[in-house]
Amino acid sequence: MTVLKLACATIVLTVVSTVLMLIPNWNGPAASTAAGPIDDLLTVTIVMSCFVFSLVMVALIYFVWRWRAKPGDLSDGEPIHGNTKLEIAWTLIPTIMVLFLGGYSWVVLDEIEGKEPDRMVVDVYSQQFQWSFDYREQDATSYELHVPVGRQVEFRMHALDVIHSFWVPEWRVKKDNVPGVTTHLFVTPNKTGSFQLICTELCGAGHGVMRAPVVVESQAAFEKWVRQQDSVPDRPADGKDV
Ligand SMILES: [Cu+2]
Repeated sequence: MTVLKLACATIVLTVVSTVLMLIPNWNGPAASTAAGPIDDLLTVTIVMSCFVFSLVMVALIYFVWRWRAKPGDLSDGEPIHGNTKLEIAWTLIPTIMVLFLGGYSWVVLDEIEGKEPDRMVVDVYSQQFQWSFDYREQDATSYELHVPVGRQVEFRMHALDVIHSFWVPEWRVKKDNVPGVTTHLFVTPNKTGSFQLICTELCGAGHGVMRAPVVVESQAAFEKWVRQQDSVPDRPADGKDV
């Protein structure tokens, strides 16, 4: 009976904590095709975390109350030898949960990194404390990132000094730029508008201001903009692809 009551309390607390945790829009507005699958993954992770949180809290509070020491009782607790069933359960359940989340994340990553044949390639250069973008195909360079809406972009990312990290919150995806190698990030922006590229790897004193404007626009507006930019400058040789 007690077990049933504890199970009910765990379910109730799971529901309450899940509802509370899902009220905030953690990731903010969405503007890429990757946002949906990533937000769903976050929701599933929140539900599973709330279940674990509730299980631990209910057990902890019940045990503290049920086996509290009586006033004046200074004796040692009874020695406990272990419980095989319990140990199997608390090893197996977290293992299944972690493997499930790992597999699910893999599927999502595979889905959002699928390469489209007509993707546009943009070379991203990061240095303390500035971003610049080369459009080699169009022979253009800029400190602003402009991309057409609805077309996949492959960012080939280079770091000229220390590690930086490329993140546009509305696109969700994020990847490090690492000196000596070229990393790749894929995204399909599906909403026009102005956004901000943020460096999310502590890269020095100016890290907090290392941002760049991002404009997602129609193909025509992009073509007009790109024609007005300077030619691609000389750059250090690309690092090995990773
Ligand atoms: Cu930084």
